[in-house]
Parts: sequence; C-alpha cells; structure tokens
Amino acid sequence: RAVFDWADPLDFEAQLTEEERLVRDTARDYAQERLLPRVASAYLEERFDREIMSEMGELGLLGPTIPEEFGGAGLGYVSYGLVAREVERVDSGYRSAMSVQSSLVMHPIHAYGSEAQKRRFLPRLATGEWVGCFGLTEPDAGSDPAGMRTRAERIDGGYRLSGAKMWITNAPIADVAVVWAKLREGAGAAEDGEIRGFLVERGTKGFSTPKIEGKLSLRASITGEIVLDDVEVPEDSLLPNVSGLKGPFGCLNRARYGIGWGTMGAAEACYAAARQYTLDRQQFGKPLAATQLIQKKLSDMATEITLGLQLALRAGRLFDEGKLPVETISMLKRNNCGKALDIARLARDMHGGNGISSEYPVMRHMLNLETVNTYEGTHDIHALILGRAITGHQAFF
Ligand code: TGC
Ligand code: FAD
Repeated sequence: RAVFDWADPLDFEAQLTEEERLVRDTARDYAQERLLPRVASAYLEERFDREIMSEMGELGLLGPTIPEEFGGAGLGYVSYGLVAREVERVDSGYRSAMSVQSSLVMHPIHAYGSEAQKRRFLPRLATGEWVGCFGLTEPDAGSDPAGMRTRAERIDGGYRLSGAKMWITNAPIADVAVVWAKLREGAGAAEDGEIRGFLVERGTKGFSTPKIEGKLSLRASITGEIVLDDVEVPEDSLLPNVSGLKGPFGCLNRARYGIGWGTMGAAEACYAAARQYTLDRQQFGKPLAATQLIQKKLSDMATEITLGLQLALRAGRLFDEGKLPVETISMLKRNNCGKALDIARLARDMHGGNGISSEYPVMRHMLNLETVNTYEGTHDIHALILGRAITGHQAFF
C-alpha cells in the first residue's frame, strides 16, 4: 500500500513542474541558510536587515512574475506562491518585505505605469537596489480605504500631496512609495475625488516616513508612517493607467494570494516543530506524542495544512490561466491565515513553557500571524467579501 508521508500526505510535490521545484529549492535554501540564522535576534531587537532585499534581488525572488525585460524573472503565480511559502516558513516579516516589493510596488508600476516609469523603477526594485512601500491605509481609513483623506491637488506641472498613511511595511527604508490619494480638481470637475496612484521618491520635500516602534508582532519587519506635508510631485509621478479603488485592489489581489501560500509555510514550521518536540519530550514516562490529545492536535494540523496547500495550488493554477475570481483569493487568504494562526497557537501550547522562548519558533510565528490575519483585509472583511459574492447583498454598512 502507498506509504503515508506526515509532511506531504497528498503528494503535493508531484503536482509541481520541474521549474517550480527549482524555484522552490532556491528559495528554501536561501531562507534556511541565510534568513533562519538571523531571525531570532532580529525579532528580539526589532530589526530588519536592509541587505535582505539585495540578497533576495540577487536570487530573482523580487517581482518573480514581472517580465524579464524589466528585471523580473517572468515566472508564474505558483512559483511566486512557492517562494512566499519558503520565506514565511522562516518569518512572516521577511515574506512581508518580499511581497510588498513584488505585489504592491512592482506590480502597480508594471500594470499601471508609463514606459518611462517601468524603465526607471522596475530594474532597481528587482535587484533590491531600491526598496518600495505601498501607502493605502490611513489612521482613520483601514478596512474602508474609500474613506481616505489624503489629497492630490493639481498644481502647475504636477500635484501637491497632503495627508498621512499609517502602518506601512518598509516605509522607513523605502526609496519610493506608491501613494494612493484622492484627486482634488475643484468642485464640479468630473475627476474630483477619484483615487489615483503616485510614485513619490525619497528626498522629495515634505515626504517623511517615521518608524513605528514597539510592535509585539512582525518585529523582524520594519513598519512606519508616510507623512505627506504638501509634497509637490511632477506630472509624471502619476500612475497613468488606472483610477479608482480597483488600482490598489489589483495589487492587493496578488499580495493576498501570496499570503495564502506564505501562511502555510509558517503553519508547516509550527507543525514540524510541535511534532519533533512532542516526540522528544517525555512526561509520565512516555513521549508526549504517544498521548491521544497530542495526536489529535497533530492530525488536525496535518489535515488543515494539506487542504490549505491544495487550495493555494489550485488558486495558483487558475491565476496563471487568468481565471481566478478575486473572491476566491479572499477565501484563500482568510482560510489559510486563520488556520495557520490556530496551528501556531496549538504548537505554542504543545511546547509548554519552552513555547514562550525565542529559542523555539512557535510563539514568534503565532504573534506574527496575528498581524497577517489583520493586514491585507482582516479575517472578517474577507468573510464579508465572500458573503457579498455568495448572497448578492453587501453587509459592510
Ligand atoms: P467596492 O465597491 O467593492 O469596489 C470599488 C471598486 O474596486 C473594484 N474592486 C476590485 N478590483 C480588483 N480587485 C478586487 N479585489 C476588487 N474589489 C473591488 C470594484 O469592481 C469597484 O470598481 P469600479 O470600477 O466599479 O469602481 O469597494 P468598497 O469600498 O465597498 O470595498 C469594500 C472592501 C471591504 C471590499 C474593501 O474596501 C477592502 O478590501 N477592504 C480591506 C482593505 C485592505 O485590504 N487593506 C490592505 C492595505 S495594504 C496592506 O495591508 C499591506 S500589508 C503588506 C505586507 O506587509 O505584507
Ligand atoms: P479597522 O478597519 O479599524 O478594523 C478593526 C476591526 O473591526 C477588525 O476586526 C475588522 O475586521 C472590524 N471591522 C471593520 N469593518 C467592519 C465591518 N463592516 N463589519 C464588521 N467588522 C468590521 N496598510 C498599507 O496600506 N500598507 C502596508 O504596507 C501595510 N502594512 C501593515 C503592516 C502591519 C504590521 C500592520 C499591522 C498593518 C499594515 N497595514 C498596511 C494596514 C492594514 O492593512 C490594516 O491594519 C487593516 O486593513 C485593518 O485596518 P485597521 O487597522 O484600520 O482596522
């Protein structure tokens, strides 16, 4: 009879192409050899090592789906997902840095930018020479980005941006920010209040990105504000080819998809750690793994990870075929974040007192996943997106 593999019960591996396995192995080797040794101290010191972006760029892990002519790797979405899974197996914060650069900065420049914008920014972002960030959320507009207050007023030769963005990954080290703002064209103008994207470069007068200190989650990722104090940008900083919320949402689709994969990497790390710990740890004269309660927990973890990976893979195949509904991305993001968080909490518990130590990865993953469950659309917001698609009734307000 077929042999059961505790780490791959449905032979996920056999469903990948040769190219996808190669990409996965490159990402796994890098993550295990270069990221894993750094992460415990980075987390304790609330530190993001800037050179990680250059290292990832060197290996082609930034903007992997962007065509090669702009410095990307020209890969499919399954490959992108596999990279996210390997990086987040180490830490959600490192995957965050990678997915913001790839999906939230390189994608909008590629999808909505002018030829000149693509030539200027994409190759530098692909190598990690430049870091980008994505400013949508504001202090008073999180789940409801349509309520943003940031304004872009047309001035002679360009725009004047004013407002503030909050909770922005990579902002303090970013060389360029993709900023979403509402046009102020004057009363009665057709475009007044329309949401548009702008590329704001570091060094522009009035642009600052203070770091947010004291996070108890995602501490190996750097987060900040974007303050726009009457920032004047030229006409060609506008992303010309999109307007309205579908601009930022088109980016979020890709990042949410990547999170669906990444969270399974974090869950797999927790599952593997809990399995090994409970095999090694003896109480009442036998391994913890020989008890019924522990086996039930490991069975639940294995089942949810197996299902979550199949969901991610099927979504990736549909994405590559151009047939992935955005609501299915919400299902993937919501399910896999929620399940990964449950698994990390169980794994933390199964490690007993050791589970709270930074010598074990489980509490770090658990704390990270609290953020991942919230950003890119909270768990409940994705339920409402799905609920609207299922019933035809929107229940946001
Ligand atoms: P709604 O009326 O539904 O839509 C407005 C316009 O947008 C279009 N649209 C989409 N287009 C592409 N993809 C999607 N997923 C889209 N969803 C909607 C829609 O067709 C419409 O277009 P048009 O042409 O008709 O105007 O908008 P709403 O205001 O009712 O939206 C409600 C809701 C809840 C769905 C939405 O606001 C939402 O998703 N809220 C969550 C906000 C969010 O996810 N923020 C993320 C910030 S970025 C971040 O967290 C990065 S973390 C990065 C990291 O470190 O990894
Ligand atoms: P709120 O919208 O105030 O939600 C609070 C609670 O109310 C949640 O539980 C939510 O589900 C619930 N809720 C909201 N509306 C409803 C409703 N209609 N019905 C029922 N319940 C509802 N943003 C960016 O733009 N760029 C970034 O790079 C970025 N990085 C981030 C990094 C970190 C570490 C964090 C923590 C956040 C980041 N974000 C970023 C912001 C993130 O996307 C928002 O925090 C998220 O969208 C939620 O918005 P909020 O925090 O304002 O919560």
